[in-house]
Amino acid sequence: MKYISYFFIAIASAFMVILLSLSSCSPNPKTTISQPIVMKEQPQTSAQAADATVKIRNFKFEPANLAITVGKTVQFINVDEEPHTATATDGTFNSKALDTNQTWNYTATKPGTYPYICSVHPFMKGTLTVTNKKN
Ligand SMILES: [Cu+2]
Repeated sequence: MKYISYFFIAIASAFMVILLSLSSCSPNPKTTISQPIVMKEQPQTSAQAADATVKIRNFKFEPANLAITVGKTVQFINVDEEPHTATATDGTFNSKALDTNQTWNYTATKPGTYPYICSVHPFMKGTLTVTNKKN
């Protein structure tokens, strides 16, 4: 019995030596260098095409007054270096802060007149008018 257990210890240690030599003597750069995962920042654009665009430029909404019909989508795009929002004063919509060249789409759901501001710069004012669909 003693002989058999020595035999297994010998095999096990030989196996360990082989493993150690394999891992230490054959560095493989292809397996040790992992590819960095590139997280591309996705702008807040929706796949849906916008029906109208409001440009935010020089601390102004252009056009400041826009009328669309229910179901249509307006895209806000901030081309300033400063962050801006399009925030309806009654809370109907809020783009949150848009960085430079970031866009935000709003699809009108209810007819009405919606004054909005930039919550960062409340002196920036615009009005979105939503009318019923034309038949
Ligand atoms: Cu602003």
